[in-house]
Amino acid sequence: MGEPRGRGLFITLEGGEGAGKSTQARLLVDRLAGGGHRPLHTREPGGASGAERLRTFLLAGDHQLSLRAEILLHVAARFDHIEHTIEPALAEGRLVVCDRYFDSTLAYQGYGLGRGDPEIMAFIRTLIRATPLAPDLTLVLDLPREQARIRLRDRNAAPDRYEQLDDAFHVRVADGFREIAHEAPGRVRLIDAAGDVERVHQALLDALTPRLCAGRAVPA
Ligand code: T5A
Repeated sequence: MGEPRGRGLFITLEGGEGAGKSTQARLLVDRLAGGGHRPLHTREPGGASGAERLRTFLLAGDHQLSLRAEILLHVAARFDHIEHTIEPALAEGRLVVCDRYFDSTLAYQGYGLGRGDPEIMAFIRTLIRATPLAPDLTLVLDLPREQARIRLRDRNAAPDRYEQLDDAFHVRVADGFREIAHEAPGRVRLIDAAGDVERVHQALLDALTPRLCAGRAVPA
């Protein structure tokens, strides 16, 4: 899968709602900025102007899309993001840290909304194979639903369309991410996200450091 590209590194952070991805992505980017990696922090859905427009639509709760249409819109946003943001950064040799990517489509639309329906899973997997860029490393923040719910309650922000879905949905999503990690052990690492912020940050660094370019050490 994928065309030859520059010497950058493409890292994705995944996990259920409130697992701490945005917090950890920011910390990682700050830490790596001092190491000469010129990291770029981006997110999905979104990360480019057209994709951000699709994000607004996808996260609003005011429509009833068919599941396949919803999947295609996430993929459309992803292709825009790749072309306008991710590929250019990688071509410049930058390290890209992306908050969610194609594993979220498999977890949310496949395992979550699609309940693992084989036809939906095959549909998504075909689109993933057609995606021109796969991550070099994916770090899945794994957090029990109970703990995630407490973190989200304490954050006290308005829930988007997916956050409003019931606990059974979120449990399927979290189980889906574990299954994804199990199926792709070379690319995907499951990280225990239940510790405090600094401890999770260290676990991410431990997983990432061997993949960083030789001679470009993570700053202390
Ligand atoms: N989606 C996305 C799909 O359905 N299909 C797709 O293909 C894609 C790409 C995106 C939504 O779109 C869906 C999935 C999502 O529902 P979003 O707003 O980007 O929406 O949602 P999330 O990615 O889930 O972001 P969240 O902000 O909700 O969760 P995070 O980023 O995992 O969590 P974070 O870092 O904001 O932390 C949550 C709270 O916990 C605290 C933080 O301070 C914050 O208050 N916290 C901790 N507290 C204690 N200990 C720690 N270790 C903590 N880490 C963070």
